Amino acid sequence: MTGVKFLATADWQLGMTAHFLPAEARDRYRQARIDAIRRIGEIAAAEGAQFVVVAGDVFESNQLDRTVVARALTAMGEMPVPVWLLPGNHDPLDAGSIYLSEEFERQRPGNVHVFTEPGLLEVADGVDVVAAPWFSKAPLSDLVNDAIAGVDPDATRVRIVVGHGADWTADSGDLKSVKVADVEAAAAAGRIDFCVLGDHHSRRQVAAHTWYPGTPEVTRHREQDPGHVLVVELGDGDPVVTTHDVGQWAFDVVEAELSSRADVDDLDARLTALPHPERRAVKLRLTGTLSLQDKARLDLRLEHHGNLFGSIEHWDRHTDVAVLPADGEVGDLGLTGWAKDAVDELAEAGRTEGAGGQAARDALGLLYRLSGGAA
Ligand SMILES: [Mn+2]
Repeated sequence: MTGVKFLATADWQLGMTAHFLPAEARDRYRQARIDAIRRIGEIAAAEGAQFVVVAGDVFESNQLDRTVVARALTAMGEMPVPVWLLPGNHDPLDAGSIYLSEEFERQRPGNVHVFTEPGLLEVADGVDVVAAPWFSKAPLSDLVNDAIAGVDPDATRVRIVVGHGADWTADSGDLKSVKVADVEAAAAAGRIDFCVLGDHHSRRQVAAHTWYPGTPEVTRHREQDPGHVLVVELGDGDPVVTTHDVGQWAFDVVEAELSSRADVDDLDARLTALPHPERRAVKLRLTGTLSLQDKARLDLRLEHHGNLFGSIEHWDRHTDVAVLPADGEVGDLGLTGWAKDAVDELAEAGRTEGAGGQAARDALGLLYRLSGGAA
């Protein structure tokens, strides 16, 4: 068998909008997905890869701003090697497919190809892809094993399966998910050599010959290990898979239990230590109880970080920081007259449970801060 070295990637989700980002960061994030294509091309050149396969969800949807398609195709055209695109569940080959549009064909660079048919297709000398494109968002069977079913063993050729979909689990029972055990059986029988799957956005080796490269640029806070592409070398031995970092953005979940000034300072230090905050979206999951002074300090520090980060926001359903005025804190503000009456009322209401109590404590915290108590 001839050896081959290629790049495996998937789930570019080009045109995806991160709605939780402010407009300024949203544009930069959208551009980052295009820039990732260029970095993938640089890795292909540096590694001497023969081609690139993208295992589905190249585009976020079939209805995209035309600037996304134009910029993506231009970036792909700059790659020094052929790029093979697989239609996935987000960009299926249906009647409205981007891949079948006049606009796509007119702008398609000569090195960019689309898998429009299931089954074997020669992509390099002695190398075939077993393609499993999606034709709708809801196929009724395991397209990957359907495609493999037509492949006979041929010791003289390398066979790379390129498919899309969740891996099958007994409890999902989903007909369209990929039965990885069957893929591995085909590998053991010498019918295929490797399988690249899209759909799962975190990098993951599912079995000896089956990998999800994951998305090259993070798409959700819950992803375990996004931001990579795989360099795959196939020859006479086992597959050799090397991970390369591509992603420029990071989505973090930062958790903290806050009950003292030291806890607030510790959280502040953790946020300060995160590199490239302008390309980072943080969801905060904060719990605990703080005095008026410490809560005001927290709010000030978060306001500062909010100016630096792509976005920083409270993850509402997981955030619950109560404010409990410490002894003398309210009196220390030196308020008199109606202002003091308001503070006393809020302090009273703040002792109650529920949303009303929380609102009163938040108001008290804000009033404390605005009165100069945080200084
Ligand atoms: Mn996807």
